[in-house]
Amino acid sequence: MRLYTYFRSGAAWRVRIGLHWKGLPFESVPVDLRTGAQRNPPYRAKNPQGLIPALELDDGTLLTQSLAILEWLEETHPHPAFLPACPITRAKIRALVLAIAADTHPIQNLGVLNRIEALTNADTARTWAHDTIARGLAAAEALIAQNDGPQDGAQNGPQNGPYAFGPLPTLADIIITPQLLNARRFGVDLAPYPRIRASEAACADLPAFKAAHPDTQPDAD
Ligand SMILES: N[C@@H](CCC(=O)N[C@@H](CS)C(=O)NCC(=O)O)C(=O)O
Repeated sequence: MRLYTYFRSGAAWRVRIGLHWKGLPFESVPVDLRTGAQRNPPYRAKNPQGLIPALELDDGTLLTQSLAILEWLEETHPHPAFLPACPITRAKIRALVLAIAADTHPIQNLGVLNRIEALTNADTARTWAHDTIARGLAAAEALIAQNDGPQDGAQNGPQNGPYAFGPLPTLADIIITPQLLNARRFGVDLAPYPRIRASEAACADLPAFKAAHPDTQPDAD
């Protein structure tokens, strides 16, 4: 398998975590977003949207959209799972995933920010990104908090963590960690989101997350 990736791409980072989680070997093919390589015809032939990532299977099949790729990974390589068996919990995890991957990340990605900057200025684009990410993380934190168990006296921390949905990592955690790179880049204060910070801290020790981290990628600065 070949993953068309960029080390700092949050969407590619999700798929890298998923591939390492499932223990699947893959070749990383860097596409440099800084030079606009994602819009060049050779890459557009792989992903007509001109976005990272794309996953090319050994038979030449091309998969795009990080969530579609992750769902395909889960369906074809169920173990170790990143979705639990309970349909209600699966629905809640997918809701949190979509709150970030559908309602937050796409409206603060490079193409959108470049367009806002072109129409206004760089400060407005940065403010847009900051506010969009803060709103998305606040919603994600609240969604996680809905699952808190009985209060144990802790004032301001996860009751059931350390992961977003309890003692085991799930697809929700795969989506949270990469989003925090953008949050820090745009100066979002993470203090109000203890459950999200707990997810990131717990995931940082997991081999799949370590192997997928931007700093360990072949195209890292
Ligand atoms: N919904 C898509 C989002 C993909 C996406 O926005 N990728 C970004 C990198 S994180 C990208 O390629 N940006 C390049 C651009 O906007 O020109 C997915 O999850 O795969």
